[in-house]
Amino acid sequence: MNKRCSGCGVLLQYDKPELEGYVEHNICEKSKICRRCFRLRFYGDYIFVNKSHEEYENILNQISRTGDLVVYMVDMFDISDELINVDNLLDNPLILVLTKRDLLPKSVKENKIFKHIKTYNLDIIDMISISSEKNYNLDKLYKMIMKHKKSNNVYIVGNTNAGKSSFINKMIKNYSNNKVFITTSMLPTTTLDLMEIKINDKLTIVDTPGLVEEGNIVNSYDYMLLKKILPKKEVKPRTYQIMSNSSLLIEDLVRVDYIEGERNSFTLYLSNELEVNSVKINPIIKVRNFKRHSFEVNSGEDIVISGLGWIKIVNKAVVEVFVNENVKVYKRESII
Ligand SMILES: Nc1nc2c(ncn2[C@@H]2O[C@H](COP(=O)(O)OP(=O)(O)OP(=O)(O)O)[C@@H](O)[C@H]2O)c(=O)[nH]1
Ligand SMILES: [Mg+2]
Repeated sequence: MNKRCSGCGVLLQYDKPELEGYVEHNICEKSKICRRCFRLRFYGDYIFVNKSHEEYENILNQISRTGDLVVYMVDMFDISDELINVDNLLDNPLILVLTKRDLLPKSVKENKIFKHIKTYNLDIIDMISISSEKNYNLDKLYKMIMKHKKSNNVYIVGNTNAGKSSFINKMIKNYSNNKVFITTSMLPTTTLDLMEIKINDKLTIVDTPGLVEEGNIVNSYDYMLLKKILPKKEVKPRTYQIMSNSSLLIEDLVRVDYIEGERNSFTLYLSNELEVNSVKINPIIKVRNFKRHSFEVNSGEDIVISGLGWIKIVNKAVVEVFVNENVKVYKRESII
């Protein structure tokens, strides 16, 4: 069978149920999507697929050789400190798109976030924020793409879950007569291979599988917990006025100990579904597979827990963060 799944791009096959692209033999002639996409769409039933960093880099190399316009999508709620990597791997003209604007409060000043992005000194020709969910700035981005494209082909790249396929579905809906939609999901590695989607006579968008970033919390927990960890609605910042010698507990996932400093203000940007408690420091309280990270935080810095969110700290502080040993934690200049 030489047919690809219109949901995730993988080559369809009916021999090996345990492998990607499987579709039952009796329906393989008429089926357009693989069993995994079918289950994901209709039952919310997720099958984990592992994509290596190497496969991702191979795809970027392939794109780099085309010289075509690349739209680099970055989840506004999960801005990685490794933004620079894509820029290094691609020679193409790049538009940087911050996705999921609706997840951050309306009051957030985008300019400050743009300024933060600029500190990475990426070689980009334009930058914009969008929300596919709320149709925010989609027409503006479409125009930007049409202005900068080098040929009919435009590639969409970015980490897994950045919202690439969701954006393309909106392009199909808004600008195309083609009504075949791509599979999207809140879980990692949904799109499995390159997919060319002809939007109209002037534009073909190529969807790509996203990079599963090392250290991101999505790699460390199961489906049920990820549903809670990954925000779906506007995140309501939670501020705690705390003294040293207190802890903030984010469920049993993270313990933040405020070790040293004056009375301080910690604002948490996390999924609203995660419970937070402020308690006195108690080393007995354990979090799942914890590892300790110590930080000397300066005034106006964030501590980022990769994929989970971040904590904005107002005054100078010595802080210890306990979190799953595979999750990356780092500090940065505050983005809000
Ligand atoms: N709130 C909100 N959620 C969004 C938006 N765009 C995408 N999402 C959600 O983000 C999750 C990931 O979206 P996808 O479009 O599948 O992401 P992707 O970049 O294609 O992911 P991979 O195929 O794994 O690389 C899904 O749950 C989407 O519903 C948005 O504008 N706002
Ligand atoms: Mg996708």
